Amino acid sequence: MEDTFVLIKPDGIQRSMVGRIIQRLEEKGLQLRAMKMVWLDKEIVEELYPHLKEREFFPRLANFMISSPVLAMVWRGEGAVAATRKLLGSTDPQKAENGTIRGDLALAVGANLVHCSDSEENAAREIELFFSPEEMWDYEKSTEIWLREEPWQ
Ligand code: DAT
Ligand code: MG
Repeated sequence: MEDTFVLIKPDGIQRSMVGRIIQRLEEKGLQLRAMKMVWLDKEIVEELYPHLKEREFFPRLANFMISSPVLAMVWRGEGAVAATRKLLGSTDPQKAENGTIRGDLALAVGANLVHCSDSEENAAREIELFFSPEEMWDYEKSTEIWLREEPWQ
C-alpha cells in the first residue's frame, strides 16, 4: 500500500471544485487518510516546490499558492502515487487528456487546480510537511466487502 499527498490549490477552492476533485479520488478507489484546510505562506510553498525555486515563474506561483486557503490530504491505495498523477493529467491543462481532472476542469498551467506527489520519496516528504503521524488514520472501510465477489457471504 502506498500513500500520496494531494493538495487542492486556491483556484480549486475558489471555483468550488473541492467535492468534484475528492469524488474523482474516491471513485478511483483511493482511501482518504487525512485532510486539513490550511493557508500556505511563501516558506512552505518553497518547501513544496524546491525544484522550482529558481524558475522565473516561481514568484507568480508562490503568490497564487498563498492567495486563498488550500485543502491538504493524504490518500492511500495500491500504486497511489502513479495512479493519482494519471488522474490529475499533465501539468499544463491544455495538454492534459480529457478524462483527467486538469484536462476536464482547467485551462491554464498557472491555475491547474490540484497538486499531487510525483514519487514515493516526495510523497513521504510532502506528507511530513503537512501532517503528523497522529493526524493520519489507519482504518478498514466497511464498504470494502461490497467490492468482493459475494458480499453477502
Ligand atoms: P506538477 O504540478 O504537475 O507536479 P511541477 O511540479 O513541474 O508540475 O510544477 C508545479 C507547479 O508549478 C505546477 O502545477 C504549475 C506551476 N508551473 C510549472 N511549470 C510552470 C510554467 N512553465 N509556468 C507557470 N507555472 C508553472
Ligand atoms: Mg510536481
